Amino acid sequence: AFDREYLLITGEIDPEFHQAAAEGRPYESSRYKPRYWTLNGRSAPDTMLPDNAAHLPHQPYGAMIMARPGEKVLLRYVGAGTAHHPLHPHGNHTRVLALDGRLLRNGAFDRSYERFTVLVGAGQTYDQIYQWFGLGYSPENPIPTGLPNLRNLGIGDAGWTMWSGSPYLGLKGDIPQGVVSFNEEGEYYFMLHSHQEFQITNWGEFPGGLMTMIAVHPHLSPDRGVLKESERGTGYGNSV
Ligand SMILES: [Cu+2]
Repeated sequence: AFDREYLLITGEIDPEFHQAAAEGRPYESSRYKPRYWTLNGRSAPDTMLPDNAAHLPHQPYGAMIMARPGEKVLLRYVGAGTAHHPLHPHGNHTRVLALDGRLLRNGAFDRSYERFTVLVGAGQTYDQIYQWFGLGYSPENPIPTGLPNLRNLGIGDAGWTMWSGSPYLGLKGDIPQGVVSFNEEGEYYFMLHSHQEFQITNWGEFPGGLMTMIAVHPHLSPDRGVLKESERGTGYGNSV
């Protein structure tokens, strides 16, 4: 069983293809060269925005992953484009449970396996469990290292950060002067992205493209990443 599930559908866009189609011009498909890469139809940083964001009427689905420590998160990759994408989350490996919609189980024998990066080919699917436990550090059991002075940290060079200012989950600390932190309650953020680094750009601009974040929150609505019964298909459902 799992606690939450998130569907991540990959795609690629060659703007030249779209422009040629819009103008009724021929297009040389051997010159196909994507400049944008998408998860659920959005390129980063839009991937991290909520579903049905008002200013993205044609890209209604977000790709932000949210969970609490220890929860089993079902990540479902679907390679819906024409290219391969080596995807991985940070923070932990995943356990691959199913390929192309088939459970990795042989009778009573569990054939699931752990991976850091999986290569999602065109038309392939990977169903995996991701869990984040942390290492048990807290102010009562502090990280066994001296924390650098704030002035020596490269935090918030862009004027903002998602960092809480504290190394401990659920706590907030000092942020460098002049930097705005959008951290809500001391949650952690781990990147999930394509390891073909050009795919995490928007036409060459980093960061972008095939990238999103996993947010580990101390508190989270029980509805987040949970399908209603009416939204669920007839697949193997919550039996994995
Ligand atoms: Cu990485």
